[in-house]
Amino acid sequence: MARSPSDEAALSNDQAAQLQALYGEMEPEGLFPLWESLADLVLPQPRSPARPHKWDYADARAYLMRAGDLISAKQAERRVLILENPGLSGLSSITPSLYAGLQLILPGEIAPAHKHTQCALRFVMEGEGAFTAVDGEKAIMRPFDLVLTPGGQWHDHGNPTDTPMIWLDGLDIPTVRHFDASFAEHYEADQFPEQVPPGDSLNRYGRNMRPLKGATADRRPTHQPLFHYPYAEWRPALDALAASGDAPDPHMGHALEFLNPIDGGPIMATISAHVRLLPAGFETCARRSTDGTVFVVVEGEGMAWIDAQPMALKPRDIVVVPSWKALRLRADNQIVLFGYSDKACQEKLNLYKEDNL
Ligand code: GTQ
Repeated sequence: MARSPSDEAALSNDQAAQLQALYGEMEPEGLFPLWESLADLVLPQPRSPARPHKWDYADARAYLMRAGDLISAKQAERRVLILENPGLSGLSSITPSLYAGLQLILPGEIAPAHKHTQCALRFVMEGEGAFTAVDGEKAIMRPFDLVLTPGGQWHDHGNPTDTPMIWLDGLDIPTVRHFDASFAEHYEADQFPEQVPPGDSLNRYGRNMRPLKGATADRRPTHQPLFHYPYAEWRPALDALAASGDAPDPHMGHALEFLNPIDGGPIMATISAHVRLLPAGFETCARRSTDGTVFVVVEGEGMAWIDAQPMALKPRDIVVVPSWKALRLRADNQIVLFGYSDKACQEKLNLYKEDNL
């Protein structure tokens, strides 16, 4: 957008012609006039290039299973279909800061050990008994479990069961790309050697307690000891909140955020995650926030309106709500949602903002 003309600011034809000539000469030197683009650079409010979008799980799953027939998890390193936002073509991003993908591990397969700067979460869509191992500790995964692989930690995946395992990967790939800060390494073997029995960290840190002599017994980073948040624990917690007698929040419903038990902060440096429950018949008021959010429908049917664009919701659908788009939800029967966003990162940068409409 060009400068906004005012009486005094209006350019004469001669001035305009001379400016165009100046721009033409400067351009090869990498110099450009701010006054021609200021209004596009410093926006009065977010204008996300990301679009509201929904992926039907059954449709995506069919493509993923076809990929499973054609390439092994080991050949692919990670056999994943990227959920790319239609407004962010070619960027492998679901929002400008976040990535999402659906990962398939077939019976008997492994995805070899590697580590990278990027932080990842896994939200299990189907299958039971496959694992994600982080620094040699397995989290045995069940439907709708949340498992973290924080940046810098060796991780591998494997499926010793006889059914396919599919989960949603949520990573901060675009954020790390933005900062030009990506490092990645392969481990010398397919699997990082097992260090402790499965569930060790959950046993030590998953009950709102921590080992008194943590430092001597600890293998995990002291700032991030917990990486498994089982459905078997978060789902009853959500029910208990709903049964507490408090009315659901008019904009959120009953909502619980996943926390890092060490500091009560978000689960990872760049990614926050939460779950919400909307009772049958409940309809939220519209709400917008600067953290574009990826939702998975865990249970229930209903409707979402994203800036008035309607989307029918059913179990395992994946929906993205871009920054500053107003979201309204209606639960036909009881709805449970999982959501993740870059709120953790925005709060550190003093950028986060929300608006209850
Ligand atoms: O499982 O480590 O979807 O490194 C994208 C990049 C999954 C993983 C993805 C990854 C992974």
